[in-house]
Amino acid sequence: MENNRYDETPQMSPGMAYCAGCGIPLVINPILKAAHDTGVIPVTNSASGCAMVGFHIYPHSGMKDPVVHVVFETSAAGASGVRASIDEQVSRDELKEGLFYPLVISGDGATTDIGIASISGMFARGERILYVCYDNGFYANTGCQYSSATPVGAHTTTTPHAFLPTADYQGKDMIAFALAHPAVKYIAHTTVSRHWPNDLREKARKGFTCDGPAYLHVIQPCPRGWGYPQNLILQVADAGVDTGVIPLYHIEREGDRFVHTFKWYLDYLPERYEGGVVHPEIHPVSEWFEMQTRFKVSRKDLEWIADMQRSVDHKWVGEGGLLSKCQPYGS
Ligand SMILES: Cc1ncc(C[n+]2csc(CCOP(=O)(O)OP(=O)(O)O)c2C)c(N)n1
Ligand code: SF4
Repeated sequence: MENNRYDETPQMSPGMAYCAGCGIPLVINPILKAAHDTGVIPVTNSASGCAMVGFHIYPHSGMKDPVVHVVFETSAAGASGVRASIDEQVSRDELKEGLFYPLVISGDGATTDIGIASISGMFARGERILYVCYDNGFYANTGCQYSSATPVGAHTTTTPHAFLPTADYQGKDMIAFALAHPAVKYIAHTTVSRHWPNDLREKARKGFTCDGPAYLHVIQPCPRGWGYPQNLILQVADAGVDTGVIPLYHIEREGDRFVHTFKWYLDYLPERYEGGVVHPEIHPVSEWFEMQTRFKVSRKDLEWIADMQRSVDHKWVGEGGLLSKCQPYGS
């Protein structure tokens, strides 16, 4: 990156309606800043959820840029409408080319469950839209109910003991879903940790400039649902990265319209997996479970923790794991 010196003026007003220690402002602000870094004004489409309710309770808005509050299942369709409107006005010379850029900021409920069909349409049509899913692992705004992104073992208000399915449950893999749409140009996975502080902003910059659909999946800490002390938000995000539960990586589509390939890049290699092997004593997954009361029931079961550890390690160093998919780290 040529310019690592960012303008740090927030794009959101202070005093918005988030719980103390919520990760949402840490997700949204760098994304809005990234839009301005690239010279566009983001038009944010957001489904009902904590993000929207926090920054925009009609008739007030804490966002300096335009916002569209879309119906729950239509964040992507709403952004498609904004894209069509921008393109039409540009074609009539009524709007400057490249002035506005459609952005979606919606939760995991709106993304992995109720809005998934309209995301598929947006991806398939190859529209220039950046879709950001902030994933706190449940429907936070209505009281933290289970969603398709709820991690196994977590307490939610609809799985009050702990979410421990007996069937071979695997949730939904939104990265694989995005990859199933060949028109998607850029896909990234990240969080708000301090390991690579500009990671989210740089990924968003890429998303605003990749000339096609881009998808960012951002794991967002939520003290209310995860059960961590509000001042430990960054420590929780760091633990997610250290233990390998939250990998930082991105995927770029290279080639042309007819012949292309998806290339994977790792953005941070946790010490646990240095050298391409597991160092069992370094940051075991139990560190992640211990920091959050949502796992307080499941983490009592040591066999369950061992299974979770096997699963996380396999995602990194197992056959077809992240380290084999990604270009050599640091290359
Ligand atoms: C069609 C529809 N069903 C239900 C609701 C009620 N509702 C509002 S916000 C919300 C939760 C959204 O969850 P998510 O998308 O994960 O975002 P988060 O609340 O976690 O930020 C629900 C169920 C709604 N607004 N519209
Ligand atoms: S419930 Fe969670 S996601 Fe919603 S505002 Fe509170 S901390 Fe943030």
